[in-house]
Amino acid sequence: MRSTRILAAIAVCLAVAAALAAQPAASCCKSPGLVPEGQEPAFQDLPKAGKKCWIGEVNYFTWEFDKTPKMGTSILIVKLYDKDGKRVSDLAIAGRSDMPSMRGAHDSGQVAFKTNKAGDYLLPVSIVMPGDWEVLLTFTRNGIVIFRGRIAFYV
Ligand SMILES: [Cu+2]
Repeated sequence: MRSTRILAAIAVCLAVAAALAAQPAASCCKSPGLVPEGQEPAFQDLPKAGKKCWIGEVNYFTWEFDKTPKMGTSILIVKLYDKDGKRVSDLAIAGRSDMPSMRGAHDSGQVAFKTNKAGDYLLPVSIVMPGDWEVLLTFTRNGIVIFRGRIAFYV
């Protein structure tokens, strides 16, 4: 009986050690990509269209729509820069659009932005209903999430 308990305790320890070992080296404690189990990742509200949004101290980006969002498809454009203001496109960006007031009803799922020749990141956003909308942005470097941001707008 006692030895069974000890074995069970050892098994738990091994499982914890394996889970810790499985963490990628780059995602240390300060990585915003790490989300404690059972918690939703937090998306910070982004500054207005055209304003600088900093990702740590290494990159910043701006976002804008190709036109004021209305029923139909609007293109979300993200321009990424290094800290010196030089255009870069070395991060991967994904977007997910939905209506917060009826979450899940129009969920686009996670969709990767595509880059054009100029290095702009482009994402078509399908607006199928008037009301409150949001796009959740996830920035990754080498598969590791480094930033999450939220754009909210009304149609
Ligand atoms: Cu809706």
